[in-house]
Amino acid sequence: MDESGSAASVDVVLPCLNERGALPWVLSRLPQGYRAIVADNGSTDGSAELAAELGAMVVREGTRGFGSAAHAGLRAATADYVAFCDCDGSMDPAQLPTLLAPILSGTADLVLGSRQPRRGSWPVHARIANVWLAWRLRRLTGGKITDLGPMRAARREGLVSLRLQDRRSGYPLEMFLAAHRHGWRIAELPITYFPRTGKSKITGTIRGTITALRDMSAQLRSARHLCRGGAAPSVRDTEEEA
Ligand SMILES: Nc1nc2c(ncn2[C@@H]2O[C@H](COP(=O)(O)OP(=O)(O)O)[C@@H](O)[C@H]2O)c(=O)[nH]1
Ligand SMILES: [Mg+2]
Repeated sequence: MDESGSAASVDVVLPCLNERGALPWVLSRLPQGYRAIVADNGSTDGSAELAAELGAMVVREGTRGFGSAAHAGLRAATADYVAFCDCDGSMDPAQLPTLLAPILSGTADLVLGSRQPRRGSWPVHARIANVWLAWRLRRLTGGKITDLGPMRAARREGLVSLRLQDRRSGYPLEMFLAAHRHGWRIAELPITYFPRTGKSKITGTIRGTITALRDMSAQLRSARHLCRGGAAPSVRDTEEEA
């Protein structure tokens, strides 16, 4: 419920690359008033068609990359509130109202779901990298962040106004850093992290992990530079095809 007492209208952006096995469960878990926007850019397993059959809005984006898909979903959204959620069954969309609550009540501008892992849900190298990243972010921003979780919620207009540029794996980090730069109140709430359905495209592959490290490092360099009062170095190389 929002402040006026009516059910909130929320668009949920679900970046999707070959997630046919996870889609039925993920889409079935969306609470009432939450519309699924499946953002697909290259699935070859019929994910887009299945998502449409299951009643989701499907956005097809030509350029590959997580950020490319996520941003295409954001551009297609029309609701006042937007949430992001992975489409692999590792996160339960039924937990989204918890993340939305501080946004709806006006006590936070960006809420991140901090992943509470179930056994087998998080490869060790990705988990260690995430602990290190959260430490860097605490030092950089002074905030209390413990996990740069991809499940998150904010007002749509605010997200659009951040003018995010990354089109690969740096997108979630760029969003966090831009929100911090704009003085947003950033909050973190626990969400359950389940073992995904199907194969990982990012941190579960060597290529995906290297790309993610490169993209995140570019974002961190840019943020450090801005903290020192300089102009941001270009991170446009992250827009190359993933
Ligand atoms: N459309 C689209 N979705 C992507 C791409 N890369 C990853 N995803 C989706 O983003 C989410 C997170 O990716 P995942 O493979 O689970 O990465 P992991 O959580 O690091 O293992 C999943 O829903 C993927 O289907 C991409 O290039 N395009
Ligand atoms: Mg995943």
